[in-house]
Amino acid sequence: NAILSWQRTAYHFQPEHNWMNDPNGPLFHKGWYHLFYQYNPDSAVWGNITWGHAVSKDLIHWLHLPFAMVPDHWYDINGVWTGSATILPDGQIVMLYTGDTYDVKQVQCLAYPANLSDPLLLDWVKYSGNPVLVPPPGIGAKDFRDPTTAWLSPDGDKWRITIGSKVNTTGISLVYETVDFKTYDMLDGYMHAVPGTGMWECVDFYPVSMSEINGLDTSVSGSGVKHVLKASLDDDKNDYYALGVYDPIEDKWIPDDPKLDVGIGLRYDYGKYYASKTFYDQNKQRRILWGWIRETDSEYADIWKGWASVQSIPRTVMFDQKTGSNILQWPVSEVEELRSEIVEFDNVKLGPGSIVPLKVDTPSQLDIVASFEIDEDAFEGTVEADAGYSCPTSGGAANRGELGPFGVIVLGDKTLSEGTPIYFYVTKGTNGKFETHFCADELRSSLAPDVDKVVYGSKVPVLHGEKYSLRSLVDHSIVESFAQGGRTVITSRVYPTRAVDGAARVYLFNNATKVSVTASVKMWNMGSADIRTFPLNEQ
Ligand code: DQQ
Repeated sequence: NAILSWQRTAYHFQPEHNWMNDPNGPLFHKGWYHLFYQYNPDSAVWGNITWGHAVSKDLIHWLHLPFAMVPDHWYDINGVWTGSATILPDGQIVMLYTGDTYDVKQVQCLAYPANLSDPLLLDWVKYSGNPVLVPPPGIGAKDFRDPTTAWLSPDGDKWRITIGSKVNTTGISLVYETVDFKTYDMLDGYMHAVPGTGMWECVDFYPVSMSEINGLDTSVSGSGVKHVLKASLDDDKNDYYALGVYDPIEDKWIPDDPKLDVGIGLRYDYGKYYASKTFYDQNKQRRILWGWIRETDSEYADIWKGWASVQSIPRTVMFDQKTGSNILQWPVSEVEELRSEIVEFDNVKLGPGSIVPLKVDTPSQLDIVASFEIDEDAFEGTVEADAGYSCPTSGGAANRGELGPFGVIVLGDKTLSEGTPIYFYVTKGTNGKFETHFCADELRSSLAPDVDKVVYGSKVPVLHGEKYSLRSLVDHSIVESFAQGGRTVITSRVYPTRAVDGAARVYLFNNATKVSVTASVKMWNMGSADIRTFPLNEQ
C-alpha cells in the first residue's frame, strides 16, 4: 500500500476514503464555501450514493462535515443523485437534486437547510411533498436527471430550471418554471437539442459578460451577455460546452456557431473531467467551475487503495474577449496561497532535440508557469508541416516534426523511464496557416501495466504576438494543464511508480527537428491543503 499512498493528492479535494463522483450544489454562505459531492460511504466503487459535504474559507483548505443527505426515502433510496443550489434574493437556499426511486426511476426532489443562520449548514431537510417532478410523457424514467441552478424568468416573478434528457439519440434540455420550487410547469419544446449527442447529464447554463472579467449571477441576461450551455455526454463521458445567445421570451438558446454546438464542438477539458458544475460566487463576483476527475487505474486498484477520484482545483470561468469564441478557465487565485520558493529560469535556449532538467525541491507538488518563443527564421522557412496532426492520434511527444513538440515533462524519473510531457505542437497546413495543438502524453507516464496511457489534447488559438504559454498544476497523480491563459485545458491522471515524491524530476524539452525554442519558466513548490475532518481535532 505504500506505493499507492503517494498517489493521493496533497492539495486537491478528496474524501479520506471511498468513492466520490460529481460535485453538487456548490455555494457561498456566511463566509464559507460549501461543496457537496456524490459519495459512496461503503466502498471505493460507485453505489449507495450519498451527499458528502465539506466547507472551506478559501476553496483550497477544506473541512469535511457529516453527510448532508443520505438515501433514506422511497424517492431517493437508490441514491441521492446530482443537484444544484439556488440562493433566493431573501437569502433562502433551495437545493434541487435527483432521487433514484425504490423502483429505479429518476425524479427531482427539493431540500433546504434546517437552519440558515448556521454558517456550516449542517442539517438538511427534505421537503415533505417530494418528489416535486417526475419524468414527463415521452421521457424515459431513467433519462431525467441533474436539475440546474434556477434563473429568473423575464418578468422576474418565476424561476426556471433546466434538466437534461434525450429523445432517441438527441440530447435535450427541458425547462420548467416555478414560483415556490414545489410545483412546476414545463415550458413547450426544448431550450436546446442536438441530434446524435445522446443523454445530457449535469446540464449547466449560465451567463458570461462579453466586456467585464467579473462573473455574472445566473439570472443576468440581455445585451453584453452570452450564455454558456454545457452538457456532460453520458455516451462519451466528456463535458462539452458552447457559447450562444439566450432568448428568454422564446426560452431558446442558439449557438453562436452551429458547427461548435453542444456535444460536437468545444470541451471544457480534453483530459479526464466530467459532471462539472459552476456557481456564482457572490463573495468575489466570479463564476467558479468544479469538475469530477475519475481514476484511470483499475477498479481493483481503487478497492485496494481504498479511495477513488478527486475534484479539480476550482476554476474561474470567463468569456475570452480576445478570441470571442471560447471561454477561459483559470485556477482560482486562492491556490497561489500554497506557493512557496519560486524557482526561475529565463530565456533557456532549447535547440532541436534538447532536454534540460530543472531543479526543484518538491517535484510532485508544483505550480509551473512556462512560456516558449519560436525562432522566427525557422518558423518562416517552413513550407508545410504535419497537416492533419491531432494530439490523440499523432504518436505523442516522441513524434518529431519541424515545429514541435516542445514543452515540459512532469513527474519524470531520473532516466525518463517515466514522464508525462505537456507540450505544444505547431503545424502548417497546405493553405499556409499555422495551427497550434496543446497535448498531454501519458504513454510513458507509468511503468504500471494496468493504467490508462493515452495522449490527450486539442487545438488552441494562439493570437498574433502571443507566446506559447502553459501552466501546469502537478499534484502526485494529477496534472491540470492550461494553455494560452485557459483557452484549452487538459487534466491527466497518471500513476508514476518511480517518479514519486522527491524522486520525481521536471524537464524542459524541445523535440522538434527544425525550430529552436526559447523558454522561460517560473515554478513554485506547492504546500499541502491539509484537509481535515469535523470536528476539528485541536491537538
Ligand atoms: N452521476 C450522478 C447522476 C449524474 C451522473 C449519479 C453523472 O445524477 O447524471 O451519481 O456522473
